[in-house]
Amino acid sequence: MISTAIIAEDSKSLQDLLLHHLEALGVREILCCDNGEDALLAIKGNPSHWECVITDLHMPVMDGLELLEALGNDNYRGGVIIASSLEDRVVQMAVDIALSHKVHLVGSLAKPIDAIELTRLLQKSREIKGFVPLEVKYLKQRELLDSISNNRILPYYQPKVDNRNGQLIGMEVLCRLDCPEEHQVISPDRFIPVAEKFNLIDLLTRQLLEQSLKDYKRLCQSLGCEPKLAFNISPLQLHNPKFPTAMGDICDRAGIDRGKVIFEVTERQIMSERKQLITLDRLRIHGFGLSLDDFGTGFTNIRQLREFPFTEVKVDRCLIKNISKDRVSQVILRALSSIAQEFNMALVAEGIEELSDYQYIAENFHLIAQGFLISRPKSIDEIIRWHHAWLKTHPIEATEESD
Ligand code: G
Ligand code: G
Ligand code: MN
Repeated sequence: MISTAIIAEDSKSLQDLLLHHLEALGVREILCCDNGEDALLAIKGNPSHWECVITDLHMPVMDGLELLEALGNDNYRGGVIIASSLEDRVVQMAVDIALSHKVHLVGSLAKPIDAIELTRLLQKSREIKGFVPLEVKYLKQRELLDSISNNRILPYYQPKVDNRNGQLIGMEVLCRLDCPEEHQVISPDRFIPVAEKFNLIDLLTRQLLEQSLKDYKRLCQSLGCEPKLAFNISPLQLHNPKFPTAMGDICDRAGIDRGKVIFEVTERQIMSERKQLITLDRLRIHGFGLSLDDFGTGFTNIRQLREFPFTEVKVDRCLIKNISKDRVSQVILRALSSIAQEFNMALVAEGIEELSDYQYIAENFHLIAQGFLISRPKSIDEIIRWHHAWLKTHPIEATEESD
């Protein structure tokens, strides 16, 4: 749970009720303000301290939407929850403000306040901020170097499918380490930060790319199609001007068309240095696809999408989870969907776990779907088996191909 929150609400009784709920949920420090201006002043005094703001819409002096806009202008990084049952028009306005100012609008809380819904929104606020798991057993620099030099880097594949016909469009290639001493493969949370810290991240990406391109022809033959492969890179790697050429050389040596390779860059970390933006452009010039990953958690406002050379945008799982019920997430996805169309970018919904969310998305959007519901990341042999089973349950693809 979050530990600090501000309540902006002019009704004393509602303030007390929210205060009571937050205390019961274990929020340690709660500040109550009677209007938006007082809340804004408190936040300006210590912006990184306050994790979440719950605001009424109608308040004297400064109302909830004005507060939302002011927080965006101040680059406030916490979550904002509007405590009011919103008409569609107001949801739309709030989302427009949120997307253009890049403030993290988490959702709206209808009155009377429902404790379960409040808990869900606070949880969502925390996920948007990207919490760090407390106990990560990081690899030592030596162990990571050993794994890299002994070729123990394993590509795991997670499918990205067309949500209208189930066709396999691409796969995200996720790095794993094979470690015989441990009983399962090691996940990236335990070694990517180590690789970034000790300057081993380029080496790691290079090996992962080489490894999976080596398997690519066999993969395509077994799958009967040529999915694009997407690799995650850290924004740090964009500081290296030789990165695009190095990646291009690997593709050329493997005889793989660069158009089949996408680089996913997270928006969780700020990407503003000229050098980074130039490298992004050069990756495009070299023929690679570029995907803006984890959209909705970071620093990109919707205008910047136009300025960056991305060919794809991936909506973060915190906006996808529960989208079948969450009106704010629905309106955000609708806005992104029209922008993606306008800029000719592919749109990916990632982290789909629930059937209800998958169905809601299928009924309302045509996009690329990715998530545990479709398949977890798997080794090459497992993903080939998964695809055989998938084709049996999604025969439309076969019908379309035979047309
Ligand atoms: O696969 P998993 O959910 O455990 O991945 C956790 C995180 O590690 C994700 O944010 C993913 O983007 C990141 N990750 C996985 N593989 C790579 C990689 O090869 N390079 C970088 N920079 N990040 C990766
Ligand atoms: O940060 P990035 O979007 O690259 O993270 C990718 C990681 O997200 C993958 O490594 C995968 O393990 C994880 N992931 C993929 N699908 C789901 C999902 O449906 N639910 C959750 N919780 N994680 C997922
Ligand atoms: Mn990714």
